Amino acid sequence: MKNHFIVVEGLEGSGKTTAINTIKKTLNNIGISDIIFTREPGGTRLGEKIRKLIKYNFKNDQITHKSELLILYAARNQLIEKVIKPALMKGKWIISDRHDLSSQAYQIGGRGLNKKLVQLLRYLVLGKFQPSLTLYLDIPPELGLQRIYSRNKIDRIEKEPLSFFIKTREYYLKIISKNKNILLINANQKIEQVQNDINLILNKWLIKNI
Ligand code: T5A
Repeated sequence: MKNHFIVVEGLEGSGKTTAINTIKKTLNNIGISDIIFTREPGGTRLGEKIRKLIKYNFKNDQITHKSELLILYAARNQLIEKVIKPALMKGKWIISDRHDLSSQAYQIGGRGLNKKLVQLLRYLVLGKFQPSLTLYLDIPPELGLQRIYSRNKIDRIEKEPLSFFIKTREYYLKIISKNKNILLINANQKIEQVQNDINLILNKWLIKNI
């Protein structure tokens, strides 16, 4: 049986945590239990420190968009080299909460950084390495943010205006329309329906890919 690297993507509040649990159950049901769960930014000691920096340690006027981009890729490099590639070599499955697609959507789409700059950095850090499958949970940003705002702790990026998330979502959708390894899930439905959709789509994909 072939092992894979699966990524879950989406705006804040799109339900990535719930989706990851559903993926885990679907894989467990067909006997796959050797799974590593990770997240970006994060997943290593360095990455988790960077996660805190990115989310809580700055105000928006204290970090440039380029600095944000560079530290995100530092965290990604550490995770890929120290965790993901070695685990894949050992036959383990990986499920990641966010990966490189987030940088395309948030840093190019949301922040407006130069596409060529981000793609160059991506190439330098990742080369041709990419996930086998990405599930993108699509949600109107105002609904995702509503879910998030009911929490106590709001991070620096969650404080961005709605227009930032609208641009980010548009960029996600633009990339997805051109990439057959990214599958869209409608996250604007009852949790049970989203779980059903993920289960169905994933099982269909697994038949062809393991
Ligand atoms: N970032 C990250 C970049 O800018 N560039 C990058 O390259 C990378 C890697 C990371 C931040 O960094 C940015 C993006 C992010 O802003 P994060 O915490 O990983 O931060 O990302 P968030 O999206 O903020 O994570 P959240 O935990 O906030 O969102 P989730 O995981 O999508 O949402 P979840 O599952 O916790 O659900 C939120 C709430 O909604 C409910 C859940 O019960 C929960 O209360 N919910 C639903 N309610 C109704 N109906 C449904 N269908 C529901 N599904 C979930």
